[in-house]
Amino acid sequence: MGSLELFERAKQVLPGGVNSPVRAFRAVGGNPPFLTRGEGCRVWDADGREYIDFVGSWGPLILGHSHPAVLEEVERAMRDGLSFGAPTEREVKMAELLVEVVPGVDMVRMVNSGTEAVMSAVRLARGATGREKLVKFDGCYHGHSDAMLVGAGSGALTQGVPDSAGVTRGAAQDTLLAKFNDLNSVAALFEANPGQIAAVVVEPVAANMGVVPPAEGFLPGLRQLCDRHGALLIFDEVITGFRLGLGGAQAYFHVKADLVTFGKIVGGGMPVGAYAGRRELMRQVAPLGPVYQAGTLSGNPVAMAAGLAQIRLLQERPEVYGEIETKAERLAQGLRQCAGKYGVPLQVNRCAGLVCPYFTAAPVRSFDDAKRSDLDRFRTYFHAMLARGIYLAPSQFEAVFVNASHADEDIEAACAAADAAFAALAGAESGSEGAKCGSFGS
Ligand code: KE4
Repeated sequence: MGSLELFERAKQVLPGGVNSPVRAFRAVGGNPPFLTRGEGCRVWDADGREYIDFVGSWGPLILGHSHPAVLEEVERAMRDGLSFGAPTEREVKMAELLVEVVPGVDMVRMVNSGTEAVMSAVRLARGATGREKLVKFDGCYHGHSDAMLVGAGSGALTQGVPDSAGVTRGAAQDTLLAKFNDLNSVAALFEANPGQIAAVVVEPVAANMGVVPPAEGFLPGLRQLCDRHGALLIFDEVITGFRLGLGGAQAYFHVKADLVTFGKIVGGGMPVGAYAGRRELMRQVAPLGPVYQAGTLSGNPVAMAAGLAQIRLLQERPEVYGEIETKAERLAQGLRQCAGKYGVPLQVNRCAGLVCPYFTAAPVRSFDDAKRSDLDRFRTYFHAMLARGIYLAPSQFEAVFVNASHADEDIEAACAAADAAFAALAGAESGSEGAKCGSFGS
């Protein structure tokens, strides 16, 4: 059965035909391919089409699909049993590995998603400080717990307002909205809410508004403000954890967080999240302390096996991060060359292996900047790339994930597809002669 038929069936029994909204292609139009298989950096859909995958399940698959060493560990674990709801050695090994690799953490709690990790870390921060308010940044995404589904309200102090039906004013009222890369907006909230802010939660690289790296001094400034006002700094590293490097954003930017959340890569493609911090904080978590948090499948041995295998592979070859960064920069340069060749206004942001093209002439350093991107041009670009076998996130406000599984020729293929996509965008003759944008060795 092909993707179209599957989508019609899916829409009868799944809201929007999907289990996560962005997959439904509503931001770009058209119908999503139903994927059937992945290997390395390639995926195949139900109509037999092959794509070079730059989504990688939204970040988890930094080593590509179906890595043999990961599959081998998963198979070994599953033969011992899928789940016990009891302590197992693999979750101890995972916690020991995270404590070994992640700067500044003594203890970890495994959960089942990034949403759960952030929700739990926020509850811990509130429990540990006895304070109720939380600062997040407009345009940053931290999963779908009520306190996080909060948009910038009107009014100078940006009291949060529900960003989703079903989120009550009560759930939203303690979430305050600041602007990413704007320390003054954070300082103002601390001034207006003295002694009430439990934590500031931030994506160290904002990767849910496209990709917006932290401005120089921004993260150290958050650290200083939290220290000055007795609040905790939570790095939501669901995307950046093990993506920027083994030590994640704390090591990459040399800024210590009080609590760190993980998802995606730590599960190797299986449903895993985690939150971690120094002992004095983590000891507040049940059953040791008064902050309750639980989960039937938390630390699931099969999921732990996948995460352990992937992280160990990254540890064995840390040079993979440099390789990814080089490929990501080549892709970014290729996109810039294509845009220049056809006169299409484009900004391409990059941090490590995270890349994002924005269809705007002005630099993108904030959510307000990102929102100026021409979404119609993004849609045309997206479908032109998909038609040429390049599988990208179906939204302007997501990242392009360059992974270890992308070879140079995969990056070149993406640049060649971009050449045609930008030609289509500019309405120029497609496939003009001459060197392809970003091609290697030319
Ligand atoms: P999950 O609950 O989806 O595992 O993680 C939530 C989350 C938390 N923090 C950050 C920084 C995240 O990016 C995410 C989830 N990321 C999105 C993609 N940007 C997941 C894709 C989706 O929602 O389907």
